This record gives sequence, structure tokens and C-alpha cells, in this order.
Amino acid sequence: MMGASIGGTTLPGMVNLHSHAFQRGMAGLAERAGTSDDSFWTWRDVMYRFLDQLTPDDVEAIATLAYVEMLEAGYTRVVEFHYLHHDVDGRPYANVAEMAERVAAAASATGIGLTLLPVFYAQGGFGGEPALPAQRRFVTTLERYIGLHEASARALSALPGALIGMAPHSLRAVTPDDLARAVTNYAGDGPIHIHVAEQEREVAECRAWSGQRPVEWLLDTGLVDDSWCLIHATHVSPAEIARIVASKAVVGLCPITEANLGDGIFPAVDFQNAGGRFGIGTDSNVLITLAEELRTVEYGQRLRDRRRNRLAPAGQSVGRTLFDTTLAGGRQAAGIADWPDGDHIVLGNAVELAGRSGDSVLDAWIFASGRPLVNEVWVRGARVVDGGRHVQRTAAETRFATTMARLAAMV
Ligand code: NGQ
Ligand code: ZN
Repeated sequence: MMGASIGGTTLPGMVNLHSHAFQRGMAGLAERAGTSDDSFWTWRDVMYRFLDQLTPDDVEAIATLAYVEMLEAGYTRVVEFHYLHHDVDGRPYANVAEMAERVAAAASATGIGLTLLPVFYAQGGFGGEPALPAQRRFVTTLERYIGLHEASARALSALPGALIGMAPHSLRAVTPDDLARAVTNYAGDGPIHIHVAEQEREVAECRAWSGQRPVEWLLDTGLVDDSWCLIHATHVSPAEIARIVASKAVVGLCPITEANLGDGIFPAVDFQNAGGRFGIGTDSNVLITLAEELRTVEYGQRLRDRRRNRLAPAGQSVGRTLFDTTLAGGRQAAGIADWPDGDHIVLGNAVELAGRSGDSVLDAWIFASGRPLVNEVWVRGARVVDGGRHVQRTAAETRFATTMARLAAMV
């Protein structure tokens, strides 16, 4: 769907298939070099220190601004990979779905469509390694997780268009038995997402534990089908690529975060040529911009290959191909493949788009503008972004700023 409308070009709203909303509050706070070799793992330490302090009010405030920014960027649905479940002392809140309710409140206040994935996290590392104290706010047993999942589903019952799914955090974080039991017995029809093969260290640890690479191990369980989304899947062999394609699962790329964390470059060209499905997510939310997220997928491939126009068939627009591909992948991963895509965005009449028509509008938006060009965003028939600004932005900013004045000093 793309048409000229008064004021610009109309496109379906994009799906953000992977977000940890609370991490928006630490954006830019982990960019200072440490004394040792900084890596994904030292970033994770900073992230754990940050989440240590967060109250339910903080999470709601941060998620609300993050969702305002997502809508302004052109995302009309977010798949929230939600794992901050417990109180600061590691005990469940009196209302076990307290934090899930805060995420739902942020979605409700902003209008963004929500697919909530309560996360199952049971151990600190492969082979039953005990959880770190810093992981106490999310580590739980399968039995307690099931209770949390049910309570989270109830917390969504009044939210229009909301869906529930399931997310075993990673192969590191669950036992093989619990993984199989959780998804076989409790996931229902909802989407199932998992972080996998993001970091080379994770690949090495998985091989030491099982003799297999992470994606290989996961596919050998026989559990993976088109309801699954493999988040990152950065480090995959040609054989693993072929098997992901055959499973019809979506790969969830998060290019800005993957660049920020130094994950590596997913073999998107080979995967796409083999018929693979992928979508995009903002993950750590260090920067929320749809155009740049899409551009970064393509630029990673160009930088590696030293070639141009990698992710489109001959003669086709890269911007158009990226947009359509990630929309279809995102909708599948969010559990809304069969829903009508009535939610839409309208690009403004910016000078960057002057004289462009058809697919070249998309190419100009994605590759040739550094400004947000989304002028209007409509969800469930309501205009929530007007003139590029979310109708609740002022209130969301005020609340976020109050929260951050306290939190930023503590990181
Ligand atoms: C997360 N983020 O759950 O927020 C993870 C870091 C982990 C990314 N993997 C924690 N990008 O993987 O252990
Ligand atoms: Zn993630």
C-alpha cells in the first residue's frame, strides 16, 4: 500500500519486533570507555546496574517516552521482550504482573499496538550455571513463570489490539527441558521469540556445552516453526541459514543496537537470497529511528562486501524492498500476519522528497534524509502523531525528565 495523500506518501505502520523499553533510559550512558576491553558483556554490567534501581513508575515513564518516539519514527506496533519482573530485592511484586501492567499502561497512553512477550529466565548460563545477584529481578522457575505469563495475559485484556506471546530469554538462560515444556505446553498460538547467536562468546559457550552451534542446537529441538522469531542470529553458518529458511521462522535484526554493542554482521544477503524472512527491532533503544534502522541493515552488508545495493533484486529499489520485507517479517513475528494493516503513517512533504515518486520516495527517506520525515501516524483510526509530534509528547517528556534526573546520577 502506498499512495499519494494530501500532505505526502502513505505507508503501512512498521512493526518494531524487538524492544527492551526500559533501556531507553540508559541510552548514551554506556559510551564511556572503561579500563578493560569494553564489550557487550561490560555493557551488560552497566545495564544491570541501571535496572537495579528501576521502580514500576520509572519503567512506565521510560516506556511511555520510548513508545512516543517509536510512533513518531513510524512504528505502530512494538513487540516488547519484557523481563524486568521483580522488585529490587528480587522478590515478585504483590501483583506479579505489576511491571507488565506498567508496560501496558505505556502502550495505552501512547496508542502503540503491543505484543507483550513475558520473558522466561531461569539460570545464569549454559549447563545450569547459577544466576548472578544482578539477575535477581528476572530469574524465576518455570512454575512461577507460568503464573506470571497468565497474569500478564490478564493485564492485557483491556488493551485494544494487544497480544501475548512467550520469550525464553536465550539458550543461556533456560534448560533444554524447561524450554521444551514452556513452549509446548504454555505458548498457545502466540509468537515465540528468543535471543540467539548474538555474540561469538555465546557461540563458543554453546559449543563447549553441547558440541553444537546455538542455532543448530535450537533447530535440532524440532520446536521451531513459523511462530518463532530468532533475535539477532548474527553468527550463523550456511547450513544454519538454510535450516532457518526451511523452518519459516523470522530473524529479528536490530542493526543499530547490534552496531552499538559490537555484535557482528548478519549474513542478510545470503539469507534473503535463500528466501529467508526478517524484520527489524530497536532492541536497546539507544536510538529510535526507523529510516536509520533500515539503512543500517543495508550499510552493514555494503561495508562487509564492498559493493552497493545488496538487499534488492536487480532493477528494484533497496528502500522499497527493505520496507516491504521487514514489514512482512515484523507482522509475522508480532502475531498479526492475518490482521488488516489499517495502521498507517504519512511522510511529510519534505524537500528531501521533492520530485520523487513511487519507490524513490522510500529510497530518499531511508538513505537521503537525516531528519524524521514521518508527519502523521494513525493507529486504530486515531491520529496519534500530527506534524511529526506525538499528541502526548509534552506530558511524556515531563515525566521522563523527572525520572531521569534521579536515575542518571546513579549509573
Ligand atoms: C537483554 N540485550 O536482554 O537486554 C540483552 C542483554 C543478555 C541484548 N542481547 C542481556 N542485546 O543477553 O544476557
Ligand atoms: Zn534483546
